[in-house]
Amino acid sequence: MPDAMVAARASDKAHGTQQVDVAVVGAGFAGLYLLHRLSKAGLTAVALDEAGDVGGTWYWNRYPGARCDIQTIDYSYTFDPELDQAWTWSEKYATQPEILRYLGFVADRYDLRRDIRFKTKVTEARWDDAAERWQLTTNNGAPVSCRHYIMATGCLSAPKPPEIDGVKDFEGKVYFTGRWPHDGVNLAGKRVAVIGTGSSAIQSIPLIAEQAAHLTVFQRTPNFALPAGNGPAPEDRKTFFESDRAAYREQARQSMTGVPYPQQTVVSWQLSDTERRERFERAWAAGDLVHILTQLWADQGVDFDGNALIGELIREKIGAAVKDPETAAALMPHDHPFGAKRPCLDTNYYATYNRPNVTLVNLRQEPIKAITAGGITTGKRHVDVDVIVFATGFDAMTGAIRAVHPITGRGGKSLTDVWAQGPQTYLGLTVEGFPNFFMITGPGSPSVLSNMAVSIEQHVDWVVDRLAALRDAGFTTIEPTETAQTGWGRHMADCSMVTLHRLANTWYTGANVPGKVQGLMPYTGGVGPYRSICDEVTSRGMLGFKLTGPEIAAQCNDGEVVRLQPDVRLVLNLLASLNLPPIESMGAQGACAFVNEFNKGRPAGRPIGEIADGTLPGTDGPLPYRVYKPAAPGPHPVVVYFHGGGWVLGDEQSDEPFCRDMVRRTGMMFVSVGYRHAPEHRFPTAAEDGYAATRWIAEHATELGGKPGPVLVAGWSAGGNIAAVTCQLARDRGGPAIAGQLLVCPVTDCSFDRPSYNDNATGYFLTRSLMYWFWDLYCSPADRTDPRVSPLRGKVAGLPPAFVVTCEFDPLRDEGIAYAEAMAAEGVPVEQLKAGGHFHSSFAMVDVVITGAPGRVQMAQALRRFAGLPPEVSLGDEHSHGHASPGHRIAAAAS
Ligand code: N01
Repeated sequence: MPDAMVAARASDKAHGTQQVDVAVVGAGFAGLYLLHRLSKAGLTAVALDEAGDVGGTWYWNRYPGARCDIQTIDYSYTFDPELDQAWTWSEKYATQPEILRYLGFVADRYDLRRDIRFKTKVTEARWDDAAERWQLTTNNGAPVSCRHYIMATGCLSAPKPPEIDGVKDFEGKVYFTGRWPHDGVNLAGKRVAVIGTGSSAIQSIPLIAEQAAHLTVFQRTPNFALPAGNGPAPEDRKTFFESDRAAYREQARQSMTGVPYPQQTVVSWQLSDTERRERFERAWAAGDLVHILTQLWADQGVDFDGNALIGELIREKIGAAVKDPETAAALMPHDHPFGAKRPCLDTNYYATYNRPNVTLVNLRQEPIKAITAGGITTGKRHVDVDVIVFATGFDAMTGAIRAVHPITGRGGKSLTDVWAQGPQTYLGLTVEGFPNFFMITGPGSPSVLSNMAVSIEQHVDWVVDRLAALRDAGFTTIEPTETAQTGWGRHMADCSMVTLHRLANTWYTGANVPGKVQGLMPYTGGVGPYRSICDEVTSRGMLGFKLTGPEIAAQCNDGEVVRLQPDVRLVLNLLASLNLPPIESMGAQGACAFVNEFNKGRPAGRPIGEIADGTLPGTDGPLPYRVYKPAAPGPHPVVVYFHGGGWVLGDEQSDEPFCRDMVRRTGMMFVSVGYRHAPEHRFPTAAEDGYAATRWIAEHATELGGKPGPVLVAGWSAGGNIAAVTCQLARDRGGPAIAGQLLVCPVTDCSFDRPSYNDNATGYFLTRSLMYWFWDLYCSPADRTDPRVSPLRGKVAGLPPAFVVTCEFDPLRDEGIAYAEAMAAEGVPVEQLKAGGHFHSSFAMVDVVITGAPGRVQMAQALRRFAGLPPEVSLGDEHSHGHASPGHRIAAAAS
């Protein structure tokens, strides 16, 4: 719209306050779709934008080479199939001018400009409690009064100041990539400096180098970049898209990233070097960030070693592309896992450093000391330049909201103060104390870790649907509760433990802005899961929100929407979607067959030194066992292990992933015992087999390759029961000596009336009814108080030190805690791990429930302590890809 018309429209409003249902800040992707949806929902709205036209980030970022780096087929609105048909992108990655044209086309098609006040900045926003409205002042035209206030400000709209001394003394020209002049910049014949090597720099450097007399790039941290291979949209994506557009879009909405790629299931160590290289070369050639970030192997984003393989392969590519070895080495990132910092898409980036007119300055070796009248001085040299381009990024996410203008909520609370220690939100959409205030792609939402187009549509749909529903029900205010917001913060933290983002200093964490409080701001749980959580909030009666209205009773359905660990939630949702019959309805044989089949589909566990089978003499004939040994030379301390399965299911191999993982972490040898099962062998067979096996293993430790002396015992579930009972029997029957016991979610008592049995009766895989079935098959009611099945009823003094693990969402939780407390009361050294958000199988589901890994680290440390070893195990050649750097140790602990 011409500026004159903008001015005329603003002056129309100058005589009074503009009254609307909803005010929106920003007229980019989010603001435009909001205006469309709000108008369809019958809500009056205005959008305010400092820019002179629509476009948001695409209005401002006009630097040479600016393009999207999600394929444009995916970086589009999807709400209207006719719009989808009406616009065809010319390239795989559209240029900034084309994207701007698209947004203009959308604004015209839905007649959105009439509700936008351009060149208008909100200078203050204040919640008026009496009127239940937001009052906004602007720098151009009438103030605005609105019921709801929505920030569609984007995540990267507040450029960082230069932060380098002397900028104002520089006599040449200074440009910021994020505020590039609209009429372009002629750099021909100029000596140019670019500071920064993020996405904006990597896109612009090759084009600046083509124009400039000389280009000097000042790099603080090298970034991973992938060649875009731009051109027409790739045939495979186009065919997939054209074959069923609706299905394509739906798959994107349910995906982890907002782009329809399947979840990978094969983990890196299951692939040979050749297979991994083939996958990598395919991804490299595909020129697609989402592809390379998600499609190589399943552990690439969650495991340090699985990720490090990619870093190696990319560094090889950089080495091949850049002729000067010193420059190549400086361009190779080593300080962060691939993908933990936003990787870039480039066209000729690395090859640009082969040009004679391009120099790279490595600021890690020679930091910038000052900018002077004529150029830039580092610790080692002075570089004369005519132009400095700051590609130094943004005060991301919070900066885009907080720094725009003061926002004052209920009781005069300022958003800046409330977020002083980092952003706190509910769903990334709302903030406690700020009624009727919404953010689109705010901190706490998947936003920048997703295809923004898909996330924006989801957020806008959810918000507008809620506003319409509130209005229809007679509510005038909506605000999240403290409980809900705190819960979301915890869930965010849980999610961030799964990924590697926490291991990099990036704008995702606020580390790029001096003095900014650090913490991962985007939601890392994925687009599809996030969508289902938002839908769950609605279906559970606006869980976590307080709603009020003048003629309707206030409603507050308080609570936390996600209490499970994120990966536990995914596993349980997947299991629920399979609609399996209850295990107890399958009969004992059927259940065994089911568990065997089920186990075939799980990750097998990582390689260890050796696995061998044998038999040992039990009380009543031979019992099978399986030995798991570390790769490091022995002899190793011996752990006698009892598998889970309710005394009915499983065998000496059925907890193999857990045993392998614990062998790697402890550096100890595990001997898993095939004790006999019910219903053929009822109580006390399993207990007596367990004790007899422990005795034999202790006596034959040396033959088995173990260290002579006291053994340790460990077990999960019913196996935890056998381990606990074994310790009591060993104490009472004269040995063997046991140095410590690891009880993971053990059965310890026959009483079913503890709260955890009721709280977790259904829905968490191990159900109350399944436990009844196990008990019935194993033990008649008359025997159940015998300490050989209910060790909590036995004498607990004088037992070996114990590490007891319990899970929040497990019927067995309270009896595990009771056993730990009983032992501690009798002077047994006991440590407990009460695992929040976990279910009965969390720790056994190695490489599936990733959040279980830190718990297994603690278990391993406890076993090593019991054995008198230092806490850290040398992972040696079992951990073939690793380096023992501090970062590696952090990641190894979490992986
Ligand atoms: O900003 P950045 P950006 N002295 O923060 C360096 C999106 N985007 O504008 O890493 C010296 O990534 C800084 O160094 P370091 C995309 O999501 C998308 O490039 O902090 N150097 C870094 O190298 C992207 O991630 C597209 O050590 C300083 C660079 O400046 C996000 O926007 C295109 C410095 C800043 O990189 C931001 O990208 C462009 C200092 N004082 C952007 N301060 C698409 O293709 C900072 N640096 C869609």
